[in-house]
Amino acid sequence: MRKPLVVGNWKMHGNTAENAALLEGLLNTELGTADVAVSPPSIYVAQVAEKLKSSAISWGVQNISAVDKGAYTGEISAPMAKDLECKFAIIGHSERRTLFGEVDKDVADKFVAAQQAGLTPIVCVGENLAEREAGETLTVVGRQLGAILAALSAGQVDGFVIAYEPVWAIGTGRTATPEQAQEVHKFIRDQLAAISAELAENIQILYGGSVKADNAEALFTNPDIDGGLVGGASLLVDQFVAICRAAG
Ligand code: G2H
Repeated sequence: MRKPLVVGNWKMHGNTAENAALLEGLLNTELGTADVAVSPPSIYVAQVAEKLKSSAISWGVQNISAVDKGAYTGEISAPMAKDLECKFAIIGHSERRTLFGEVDKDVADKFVAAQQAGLTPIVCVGENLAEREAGETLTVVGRQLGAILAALSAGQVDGFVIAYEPVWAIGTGRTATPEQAQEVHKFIRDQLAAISAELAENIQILYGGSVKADNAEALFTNPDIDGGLVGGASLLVDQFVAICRAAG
């Protein structure tokens, strides 16, 4: 049985004082039984690791380079994230795709780099508003997913997470309805099942896009929604705690 997972994506928010207060709030509250992780900006990973090292909350990065080292000013590598005991790396977030020009091949290369370093990639897929309105949601998600599935090692049955994040629902306050989300999650799981039933059974598929305390439960009760990738609401202790509890 898949364990629910809630990951807070802090995006480019926070500072040492705010991070400390947020983490204190999480550490001093009962979060429920779901697995919980946070992804701060990379410059704060060491601070977060120090704070969370004796807790059940894990941490990760929001992006990695596809290469391990070299003259790549401003980049951080998967082995560096692993060195700071990150568990996860978010890969292919729509903001990376739309604002920083990442294409499916970049995402697949980063997926491989993360796995080779021993990180669990959280691979984001999702359509934009024009694609949804044109009825292309499953085509777009299938294409993005296909690039990742082509990069799987033979016989792989776990070791990554998928996040379905409809771009039109990200940071907009517009959430996909539970039915819209479940339809795409089911499609993703069917794609996994075409490779192996064990893969489909094991892989957690998270929903992301304006998840809040008041919509989390309706999303997470769907059979193919295994938790959430949470942006804005992960910066607020009360909201994030309620979302974690709704998942587990
Ligand atoms: C989607 C999500 C977190 P938000 O990007 O990845 O952000 O919850 O703010 O829509």
